[in-house]
Amino acid sequence: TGRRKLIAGNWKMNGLKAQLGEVSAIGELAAGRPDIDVALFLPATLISAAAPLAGTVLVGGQDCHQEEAGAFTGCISAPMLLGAGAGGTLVGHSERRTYQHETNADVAAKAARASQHGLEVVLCVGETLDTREQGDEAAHGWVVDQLLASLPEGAGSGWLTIAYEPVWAIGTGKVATPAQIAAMHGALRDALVEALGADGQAMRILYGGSVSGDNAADILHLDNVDGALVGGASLSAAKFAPIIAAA
Ligand code: G2H
Repeated sequence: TGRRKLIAGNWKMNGLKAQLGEVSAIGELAAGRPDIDVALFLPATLISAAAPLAGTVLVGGQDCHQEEAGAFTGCISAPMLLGAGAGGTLVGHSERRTYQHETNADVAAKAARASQHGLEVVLCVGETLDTREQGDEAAHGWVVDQLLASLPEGAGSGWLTIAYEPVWAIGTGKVATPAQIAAMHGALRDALVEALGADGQAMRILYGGSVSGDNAADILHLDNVDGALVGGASLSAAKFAPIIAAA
């Protein structure tokens, strides 16, 4: 396909300085796999300490505000991420869409701002259990609509990666079946090609939701699955290693 696989970890609200050894160890794992990309989306408080330890691993934030600066207490801007040593950011994770009430328009603006500052972006989409229970076709339509509404101006495969994370599979130990994943990624690929032309073919689509060493190989070998976004199993190099090995 020509698309390089990306194995990305998302530490969410986990990780203190005492865990920085895991970043170094994941850096060593990545050094052994120059054929793939590895990224870690860390709590903002760890980025500046983690970046020099990470080797070829792209260190990123978990959110990026759409404005450059200003009266937005508690928020973090793209220049701040960059200044701390980050090379990328997540946007639109379902936990932020739910708990921080981020809309598709917010997500698109965040992605555009991040890219303006040269950050790589992983943009997350995914349906809730309610939508999935309306059937596969309904779920495909819903997620495609969410993707198109979240896609930033100037979206390009050089800096943007999509992550499909069914909300019902996040941190629950429930993984979507290979058939469900392949069908959704196919629908997202078609939508990207329709929206972006040839570059939609080049854009990576990751799967996320309870990916582990036990299921990674089955997922990563599916058509249109260009990597994984991993939460719980990215917190230690020991658990992350078999996922990297499966890519
Ligand atoms: C989905 C994923 C990482 P987990 O949110 O973004 O987390 O692998 O723990 O389900």
